Amino acid sequence: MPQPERVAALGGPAVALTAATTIVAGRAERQVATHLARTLRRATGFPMPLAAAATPAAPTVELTLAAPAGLGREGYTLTARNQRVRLAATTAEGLFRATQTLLQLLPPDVETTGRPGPWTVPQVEITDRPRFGYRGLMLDVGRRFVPAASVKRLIDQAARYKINVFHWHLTEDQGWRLPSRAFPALNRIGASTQAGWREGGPWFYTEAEYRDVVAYAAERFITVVPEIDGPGHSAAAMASVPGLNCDGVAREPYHGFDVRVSVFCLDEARLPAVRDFVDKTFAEAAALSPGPWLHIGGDEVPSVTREQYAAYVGLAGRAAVANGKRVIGWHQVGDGPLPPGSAVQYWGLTHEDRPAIGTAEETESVRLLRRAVRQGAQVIVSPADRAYLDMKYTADTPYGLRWAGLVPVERAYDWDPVRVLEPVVAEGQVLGVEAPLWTDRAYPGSHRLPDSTAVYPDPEVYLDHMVFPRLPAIAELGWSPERARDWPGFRARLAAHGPRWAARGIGFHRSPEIDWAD
Ligand code: TNX
Repeated sequence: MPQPERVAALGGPAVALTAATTIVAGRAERQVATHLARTLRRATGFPMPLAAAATPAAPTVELTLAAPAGLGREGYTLTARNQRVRLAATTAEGLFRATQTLLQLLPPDVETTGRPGPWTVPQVEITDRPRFGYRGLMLDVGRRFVPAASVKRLIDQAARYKINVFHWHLTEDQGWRLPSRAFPALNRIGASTQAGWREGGPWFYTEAEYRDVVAYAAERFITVVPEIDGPGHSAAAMASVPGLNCDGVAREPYHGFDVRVSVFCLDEARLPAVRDFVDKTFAEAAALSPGPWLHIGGDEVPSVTREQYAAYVGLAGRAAVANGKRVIGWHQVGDGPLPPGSAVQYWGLTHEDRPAIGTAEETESVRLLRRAVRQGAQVIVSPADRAYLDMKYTADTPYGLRWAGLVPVERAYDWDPVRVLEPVVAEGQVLGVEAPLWTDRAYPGSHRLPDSTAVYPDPEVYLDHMVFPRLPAIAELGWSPERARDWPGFRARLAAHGPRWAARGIGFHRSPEIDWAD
C-alpha cells in the first residue's frame, strides 16, 4: 500500500533474507541502504552488512541508481528473483520509496523485534512511480500540542505509505508553537495555551527539536512545510504582540474551542506592524525549513473587507517569496494576489461543490478555485468530506467533528482527486493530495466541551485512531494510477495490513468496514 503501478508475480519459491544476506550499495546509494539495513537488522537480528559489490552466490539485497529511464524522481523498480532482491531508481528518493515497498513484501513481523522469521519475499517484479508529486499529511499542533517525539513517530508511519510532505500547522488561536527569537513573547505567552488548557505550558518546539524533526523527515524523503496562519487564527500572536491589535493592547491568551475568533488589525495605520511581524516570523520559519514551500494559511477570516484580506495575502506572499519560498494557502487566498509558482489547498465539500460545477449554483469554494487557477496556481486537493482525518468515522467513534459529515474508510478512499474538480482544475494543475488532521476536539465526547484536561488521551492515541486506516487511503489516491485502484481491492489489502500496525503498537481504528486479519 499504495498499490504500485505494475506488479507481476513471478511464482516459484520465495526469496529469503538470511544470516548470510548482504546489502549491496555504492556510495550514492549508501544513505538509503543504511536506513534499510537498520530496519532489517532490528527485525531479523541478522548482521546485514553493507558491501560495495555482490559476492557470487551469497543472497543479496541490492540498491542501485542504475535504473531504466522514465521512472521520474520517485519511481523505482523492485525485482525479487533467484535469492536476490534488487531495488533500482534514478534518485535516492526513488530508492527510499522502493525500500518501503520491500518492507511490505516481508511478513508483518518485520515491524517488530525478536521474531524468528522466516523473512521471505515473494518472487515479483514491480515497476512503480507516483501519480502526483505532492502527497501530504497535515498535523495541527496549535489546538493540541504534539511533542516532537510523537511527531517523528507519525512521520515514520507516513513514510510507509510514500507520503512526501509533512505540513506542520504551527500557529493557531490556541497556541504559537514555532520557536521565535524576534518575538520571545510568542513562546512565553503565545505558547501558554491549548484548546481547553491554560496550565502546564508553555508548549512549543525549541529550534533544536524543530531541526531534529526536519532532519528525521528528510531521512525519509519527506519535506516539512511550515504553516504560519493569518490573518485569522492569530489570537496567540495577538496575545503576545500588542501592535497586532487595533487598540495596541495585547489580548488575553485564548484557550477555547471556537474558530473565527481573531484577525490581525488590518487598518492602514497598523499594516506596518503586521508586515513587520509577518516578515520576521516567516524569515524564522524559512530559516528552519529547507523545503521549497511556506503555507500562509488564509482560512476562516472574520469581518475584514476584501481589500484588507487581499492586502494581507499580498504582504504574506511577498514575505514568503523574499525568503525564497513558494506560497501555499487555503483556497480562500484565491481572492488575493498570488505570486508565480503558488498552490492553493482546496478544503471544500465535494458533495456540495462537485454537483454545482458548471451550473448557475456554483459554490463559493469553486469560485475561489477559479480565481486561484486563473492566477496560475496549482491545487492541492483536501476535501473536508473525504480527506479530513479529524472527522468522525461514524456517529459513535470517540473523537472528532462532523461538520463535513462522517468519513468512514470507504468514503475517504472512493473518490478521485482529479474528477472532483474537473474542468475547473485541469489534471495538470493538480499538484497532489493532502490529509489534514486538526486537533480541535482531541478528546472523547467531542460534541460536548470537556470540563477537565484529564479526559484528553495522550496525543498518540488520538493520532493513531484518526490517521489509521484513513491516511493509507489518501496516500493511495496520491500515488497509484486511477485504474489500479478499487475499493474491494483496497479493503482486502487493508485487512492484511492490520497486523503490521498491531506489531508496531499503532492503535489504529478497527473499522467494521474491514475484515481485519489477526
Ligand atoms: C476548519 S479547514 C478549519 C480549521 C478547523 C477545522 C476543523 C480549515 C482551513 N480551517 O480551523 O480546525 O475546520 O475540522
